Amino acid sequence: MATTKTDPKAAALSEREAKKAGKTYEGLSRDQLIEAYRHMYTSRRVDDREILLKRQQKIFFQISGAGHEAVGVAAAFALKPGYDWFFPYYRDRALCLALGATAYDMLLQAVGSADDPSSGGRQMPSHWSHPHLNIVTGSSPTGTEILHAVGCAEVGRYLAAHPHAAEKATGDYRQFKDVKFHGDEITYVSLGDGTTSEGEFWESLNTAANARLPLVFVVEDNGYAISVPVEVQTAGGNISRLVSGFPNFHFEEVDGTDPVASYAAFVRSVGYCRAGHGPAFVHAHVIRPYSHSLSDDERLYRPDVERQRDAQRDPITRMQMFLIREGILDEKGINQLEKQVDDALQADTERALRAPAPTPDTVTKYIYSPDLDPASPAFDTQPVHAKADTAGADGKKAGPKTMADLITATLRDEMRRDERIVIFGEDVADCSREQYLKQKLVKGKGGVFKLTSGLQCDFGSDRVFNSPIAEANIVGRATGMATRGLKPVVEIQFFDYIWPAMMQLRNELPLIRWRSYNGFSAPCVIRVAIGGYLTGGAIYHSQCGESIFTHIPGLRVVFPSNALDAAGLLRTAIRCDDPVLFLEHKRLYRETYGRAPYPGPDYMVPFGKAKVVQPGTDLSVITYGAVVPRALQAVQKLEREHGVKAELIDLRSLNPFDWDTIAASVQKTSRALVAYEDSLSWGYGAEIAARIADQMFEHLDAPVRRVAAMDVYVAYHPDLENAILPQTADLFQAMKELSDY
Ligand SMILES: Cc1ncc(C[n+]2csc(CCOP(=O)(O)OP(=O)(O)O)c2C)c(N)n1
Ligand SMILES: [Mg+2]
Repeated sequence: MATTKTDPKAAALSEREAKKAGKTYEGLSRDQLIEAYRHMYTSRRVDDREILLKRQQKIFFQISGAGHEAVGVAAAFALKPGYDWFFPYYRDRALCLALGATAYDMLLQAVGSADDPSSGGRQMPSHWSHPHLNIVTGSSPTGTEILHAVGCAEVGRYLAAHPHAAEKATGDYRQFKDVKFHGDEITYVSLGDGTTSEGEFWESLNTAANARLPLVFVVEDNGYAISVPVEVQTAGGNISRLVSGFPNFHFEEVDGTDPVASYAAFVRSVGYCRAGHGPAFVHAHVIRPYSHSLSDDERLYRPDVERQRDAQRDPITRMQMFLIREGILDEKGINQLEKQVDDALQADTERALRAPAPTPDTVTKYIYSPDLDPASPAFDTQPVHAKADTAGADGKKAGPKTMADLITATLRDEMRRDERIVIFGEDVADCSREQYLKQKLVKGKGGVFKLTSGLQCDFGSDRVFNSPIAEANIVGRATGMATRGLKPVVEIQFFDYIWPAMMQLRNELPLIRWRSYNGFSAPCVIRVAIGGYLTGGAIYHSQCGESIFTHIPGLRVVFPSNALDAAGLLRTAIRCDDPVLFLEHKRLYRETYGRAPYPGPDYMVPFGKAKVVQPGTDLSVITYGAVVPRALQAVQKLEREHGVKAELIDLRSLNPFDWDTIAASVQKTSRALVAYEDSLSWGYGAEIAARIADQMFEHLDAPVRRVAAMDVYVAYHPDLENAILPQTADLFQAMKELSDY
């Protein structure tokens, strides 16, 4: 048997190396560190490649993740892809790569290809969306995603308490909305230092702290928001100091250009969140070596000396030096790794440049659900009335009920039917201090208009609860929840106060499906008390403004005028697969006009189907909401006094709207009056009037008329309110003039 003599010096060396090979760095193995570098380097090289392509005019925009690579990879390594949930911002290229997105995916978005998995060529590069990795579609407005992340984090907890809610169901939106969750899942959300100035950031911290949500906030602080330095954005120049008073948080402040230190910070944060203690806040100091975007030249506002100082901390070169110093990779090994990445990237680039462009005929695809059309006959059902002497859905005796009663009854029946429904908003709970209810010390409130009264008592405080007075918080959280498959039916207390939620309502909720090319969707219901004729409502409790929302593609807007339609349309809104703005006229809540018995637990009115309230042959009156009963009085008076038969059409839903019924009526009568409560100019009726003028011109015997509010705010004194809002007499006069024309 041959023997070999061992050299004691060589043995000692290999033992040291073997020991070194097993060495970990805050728990990261040497192989993981090589992997981390591969992702970091890939990220930087994709940025470099995109910049080149932009200069060659082969792509149309570029924003880089340069300088943010280490913190991103560290976060991805500490969290679980496809298990935890991610709301990254545009600098998180390295995070997304480390979670499983590919460089090719990213290049497809840069060229705007139809094959771009994030958006089908609709979004700028670096707007990540990968359903299979739980990377949720992001947008460009700074900070809006943070509230979605809050809503997302709430879902895991809700479903853990209501596991049946996650089950598949057929016959409504649930058929197309699969739900997955893990009891110990975590949500990740990131933002820049400048974005901490947005109110929605603070709203998110507040709710996350209060509800102890398993949510990791990551502020990637590169010291600038475009050209504005951090000390101008943030009082005192350090966000960690400002947020340190929020309760229930675990805080970390770390050098985000160091992957090992960052990983350690994330491991501690993730441990805290997974254990259910509450949210974590990771403040990572990073650099931004490539200006804000390719549209920005930072030399205009940053001197060389400052930029050179940053360059010393570049995470790519730091990591290279670290790998060499620790003997994890030598120079040759690094070169080999980089060559592999570069070669693959070259092939990916060539492939992406050949990928098909999207075709213009696809632009309207996925504005709304491709699976469930709320205007379809499936949503057209007949009322089933309880006998007059039996109890209705609210437990009270059946018989004609107000719009308020039927909305409450519909909410109750739908909550019973669908455990995914949660209701929240300002004052909607019966009593947040539920011990008062349990001890029967109080009766409970249930909304300033009492429409959600009793629902918390019936369904529990995790299904019906109060929100802070923060309308963006309400809509943003609802969006996040709906994206995961819950069905939030939230309330905005007064239309007049919907504006803090406008960014969410214009740029987020209705766009989730379209911008992610159907990768995500957010069907939910926003109930809003709207309108005037209140006597004393004044400026800030009387506004309309529906046309601002019908102008938003992707958002359904309905506006019932009576109890039966309200019940039917609300049920359709809840069961459908699109986001719906459900406008409830305050004056109609308890009006005698339009009361009806409860139409049963399956009564639905399809969207986009108007109701002919009164048939007629001489002129068409097209309206909706609280103008319907006023117009009806005028129509009846016109027939009584002048024998003129006007046809009164209640649109009921404003987007979609029932053009066929309008067209058929105007074809018959040749005269059209469009009436609405909002101020006249640029109001909803302007669009209807324009379409009639455009498409029915040959059928008209008179100009299209409009009656609406004056172009002014609704004033307090009843004499002023009456003068400002359209009244029966105004409608009558316009109808008379039109029929005489
Ligand atoms: C609501 C909103 N306002 C303005 C912009 C334009 N904008 C895009 S990024 C940006 C600066 C963001 O800075 P920061 O949060 O520090 O992130 P960074 O880009 O530095 O990573 C601004 C002002 C925007 N996208 N959204
Ligand atoms: Mg910044």
